[in-house]
Amino acid sequence: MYSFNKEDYMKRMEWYTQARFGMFLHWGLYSIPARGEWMRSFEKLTDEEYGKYFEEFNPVDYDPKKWAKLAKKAGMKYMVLTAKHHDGFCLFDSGYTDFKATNTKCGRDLIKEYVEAVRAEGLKVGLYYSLLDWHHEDYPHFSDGAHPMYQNPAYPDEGRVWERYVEYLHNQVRELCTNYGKIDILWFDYSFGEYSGEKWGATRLVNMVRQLQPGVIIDNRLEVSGSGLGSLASGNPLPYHGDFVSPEQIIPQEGIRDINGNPLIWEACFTMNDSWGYNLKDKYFKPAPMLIRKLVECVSKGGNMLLNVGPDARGNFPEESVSRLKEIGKWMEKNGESIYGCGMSDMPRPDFGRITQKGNKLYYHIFDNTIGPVPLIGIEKKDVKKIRLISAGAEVPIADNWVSKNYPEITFADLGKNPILPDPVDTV
Ligand code: FUL
Repeated sequence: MYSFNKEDYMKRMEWYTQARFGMFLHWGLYSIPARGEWMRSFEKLTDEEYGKYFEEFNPVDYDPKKWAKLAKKAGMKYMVLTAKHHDGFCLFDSGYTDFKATNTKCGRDLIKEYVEAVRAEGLKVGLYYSLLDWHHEDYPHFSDGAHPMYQNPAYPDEGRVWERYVEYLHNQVRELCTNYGKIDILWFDYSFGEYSGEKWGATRLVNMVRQLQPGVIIDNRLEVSGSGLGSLASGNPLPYHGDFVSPEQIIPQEGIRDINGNPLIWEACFTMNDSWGYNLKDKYFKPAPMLIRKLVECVSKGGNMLLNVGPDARGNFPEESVSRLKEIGKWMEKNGESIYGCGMSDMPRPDFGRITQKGNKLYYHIFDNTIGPVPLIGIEKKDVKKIRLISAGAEVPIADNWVSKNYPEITFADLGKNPILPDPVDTV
């Protein structure tokens, strides 16, 4: 029986809080219509209409080694792939459904290949598993619009037995925890309204998972959605409270703390464009410097960032994603020191950027060049051993009118003109 123990928890979370940066992957049948992973629900497709993508699915270019290499090159330390998303289609060879990749033209256990490839690159292995299931015959068909609670009258609910669905869910999670070796992260998604916690049999589920995968890290969505904190924040953790908070598409204003003010472990997940699943219409991709700023922002507030890629139906990453991953990777190669193992700083947050901290080292990320010198507020000149530009190892001069804690005005640290990328400077 799992019971929460702070020491075990901190040990389990150590690699994760060091890692700071991971890749999210949303991939499945919905990559064929290419209108995002919610398309079946948004467009109210019947089983038959959606089934045609099942008949067609054949990702001939799928090469998870390539994916893992790209993630590693970008400086990411872990990956999380949708073993099953809300549409119910399984990328793994489940014994409890026919709606799976091994029954399509491709005939491969895509999760098995993924797990092996990710491990081979030395990255941590994460699996996403949807609690929602628009395909299962015992799952209520809430398939109208964005609200999973809405019951489409076209699908009468008679004969559906909720408990049978919960058994199915537990059985599949057991398969994921048994058939693929060591799993590092299980990313459940998501709870809403009364569909939360014990509705999913969460205590029993987490007990099973912890028994089969003692070191696994679990998100908090067995209890909440991407906008909730759950019992983590109440300081009264339930067995299924999850190991980290999972804000979606937002970075919390001040990091995340429990009611006693203690910082909680969290991970913000982000899309590069606006969709998780491949979406041909969604053409605006955030520029790489913006994504880097988001990562810095997360770390400066004590969080991780999980950045999404939605591969296409052949199994390739969109070009826009590849170029961004490469650009981020270049930045991480030089500046990764200011991300890995770093966290929230004790210093006041400056207007011009963000500060990350590791021990007594501060990393100043200059987002917006100031007019004149960059003020390093809150530090006395005598306490600073040196200032260096990480990317070049270059000395940054310390100005005479250095600010002190009592007189927070201006200082002169010449960081060059208009650095477009956050350009961290470390002080020891
Ligand atoms: C949400 C899901 O509904 C989205 O499709 C996506 O998986 C995101 C990460 O979580 O709750």
